[in-house]
Formats: sequence, C-alpha cells, structure tokens
Amino acid sequence: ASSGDETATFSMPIYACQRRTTLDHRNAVFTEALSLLAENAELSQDEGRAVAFRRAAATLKAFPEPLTDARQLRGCPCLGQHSLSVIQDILENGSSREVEATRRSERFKAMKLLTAIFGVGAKTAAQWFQEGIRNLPQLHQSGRVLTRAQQAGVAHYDDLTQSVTRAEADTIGQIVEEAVGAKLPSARVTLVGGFRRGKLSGHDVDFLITHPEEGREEGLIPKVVAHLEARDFLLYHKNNRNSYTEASGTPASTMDHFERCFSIFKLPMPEGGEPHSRQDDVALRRGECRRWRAVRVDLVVCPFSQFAFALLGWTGSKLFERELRRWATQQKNMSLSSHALYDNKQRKYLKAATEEEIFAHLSLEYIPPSERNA
Ligand code: DGT
Ligand code: MG
Repeated sequence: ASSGDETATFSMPIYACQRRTTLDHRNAVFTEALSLLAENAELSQDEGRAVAFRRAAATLKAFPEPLTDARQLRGCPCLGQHSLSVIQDILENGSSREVEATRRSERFKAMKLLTAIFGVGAKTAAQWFQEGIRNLPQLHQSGRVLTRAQQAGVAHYDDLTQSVTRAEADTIGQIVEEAVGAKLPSARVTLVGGFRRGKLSGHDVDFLITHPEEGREEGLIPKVVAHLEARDFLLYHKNNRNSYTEASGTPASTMDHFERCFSIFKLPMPEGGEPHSRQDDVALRRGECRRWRAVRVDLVVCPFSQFAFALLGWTGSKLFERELRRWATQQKNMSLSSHALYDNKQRKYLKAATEEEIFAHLSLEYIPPSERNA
C-alpha cells in the first residue's frame, strides 16, 4: 500500500512462534541493547518488563533489513514506548544512554557476576548485593554459608563462565551416549537446547533421553550417574525424580516434572589442547598441566509418549517457548507444556509423536529448530 513516503510497511505476525528467526540477523546493535535491558529487568525480578524487552528484541531479530529509520518499524508488533525510545536513541546517537548507564552500573555488574555462580539466582544475588557483596572475594570474606551447588559454582567459576563449544558438546554427547547405552541399550539421547538450534556455543549442554518402550526409562538417571561417577566424569550432580501425572491437572506451568540431573561434568581436554581459562594459566605457570575443564550439563529423561513435547520444550529459545504457550492459551484455548497439550474445549489431551504434529494441533506453520532463535 502506498503510504505517501518511501518506506514500505512490513507486516510481521505478532507471536514469535509464527515467525522464522535465524541466528544471524541484521540488527545486532538494537537487539543487544534491548537484551541487556531485559537481562537487567530479570536481575531485578521484574518479569513483565523483561518479557516486554525480550519480545521487542525478538521483533528486531526477525526484521529483514538493517534499521536506519524508526519509520521502517511501522506495523511491527511488540514495540512499546520504552523499547522504541531506546531504538530511537541508538538511531540518533549510535548508542542508548539508558543502556550504557545500566551496563556500567555497580548493581548490574555485581548482579551479573553473582548470578553467574551456578546455584545463585536473582533473589539470592540481590540479598548479597544488599549486604555489600559485589564479587567472589567479598562473598568469601562474608562467611556466608553456601549450598552444595553454590560451592561447586564458586569452585568452577572460571570454567563455568566460559562458553561451551559445539565440539565440547559433541564430546560430552559421546560420553553420555556411552553411559546411557551401557545402562539401557536402545535408549535414545538427543542434544537439545541452543545447540539443537544451531548455536556454535552455549552456557551449558542439554540432553533429552527416552526409550521406545515406555516405562523402560524409569529410574535411569541414578544408574547413568553411577556409571559416569565411576569413570570420574562428574564434579557435581543433583538428581530430581519424575513427579508428573496427568491427574495433577492441566499442564499450564512452565516448570516440568521430568526425571532430571543437573550436573557439572569433568570434561577431559585433548593433550596439548588450548588452555581454556585463567585457572589453566595458573596451573600452567605452576608447571601443572590441566587436562580437564568443568562444563554444566543437564540430563532430562522423558517417557516415549511425551518425547515430542519434551523435545519441543527443551529446544527453546526461552522466548519461543513462552510465545508457543501464549499462542496456545490465547488463540487456541489449549495448555501446552513439555509433557503434553491439553485442549480445554474438547477437554482432552492431544497426542503427538513429532514436533510437526504439535505445530499442526496448534494451527501453526512448522518452524524448524534453526528458525526458533527468537
Ligand atoms: P544456552 O544459554 O546457550 O544454554 O541457551 P539454551 O537455549 O540452551 O538455554 P537453556 O540451556 O537455559 O535452556 C534450553 C531450553 O530448555 C530452553 O528453551 C528452556 C528449556 N528449559 C530449561 N530449563 C527448563 C526447565 O526447568 N523446565 C522446562 N520445561 N524447560 C526448561
Ligand atoms: Mg542450554
């Protein structure tokens, strides 16, 4: 439609799960700024604001051309006043004053540093910040009692704040497959999370495990963990038992109930490999050779009949998942979780053996993992 000026109106669907969002896009300056504000809102436990910034960033990730004029954004969804003013600031001045002030703020820096400790969430970090704790030495001096997870998080801080490469994820995949295969032959191990979406690095490695004969997967986690421990592959683990039943109601919550293991792997490094962290340098200066690094790994076990839902739920991105659930609720009167899809109108669960079938139940065009990077 001709609107009287040069800029054509671009129409974009409202929900991120209706769009194809690849890893590379044209507007990183804007998406990074909005993501930083989202992160800051998350660290302040302001969920509403965080989601608003995440949605605005996702809109720009899906925008097909470099942004040079705010008028290009007419017809684009999820851009509130605040996000638009940040975008405008960047267009005019090359950067946003609010974003740069946030980036430099003592609170943001300290909260980022503290929540980067495995086992420390925004709530705990905020409490520590309030008590004057800004960094690891101050945490140590404070004499705070740490949970077992936090102790492991502090002990392996340098490794765990270093991103995991695809090659490392594949090596861990082989170790996990060997362990699972030894305990339950013909069980299937699938790499999920960001790596399934094609990311080249990640903050952890996520695996989904199932077995074609439903029931055989029950109790698998403790056996796999014992196998890994015996081979010295684990620095930390915490197992959760499966707590899901259909009787527990419609699957509306974002938390799932799968049998699960949060772990820190002790990943052997190739001989003569590149040093990975400052700990390596210290070790090397001491004349020691570091032969391993710590990596966060999540193992999730699901019954075969829930596999497609678990696969979809564990592939992400987090915003894509959130948008799928919002679409299901608002547009289809359905409840979607990593376990099941419930149709509130027909009052029944809708079965699916593949992700494609779930998209079809939701009347959505199928979006492959590499295009779920919202
Ligand atoms: P990263 O940071 O490189 O590891 O990026 P992702 O996308 O792998 O993010 P991650 O590992 O936090 O989570 C992967 C996906 O799994 C994400 O889309 C949400 C899902 N997920 C993570 N934790 C839970 C959970 O406790 N329950 C459920 N239902 N899903 C989860
Ligand atoms: Mg991940």
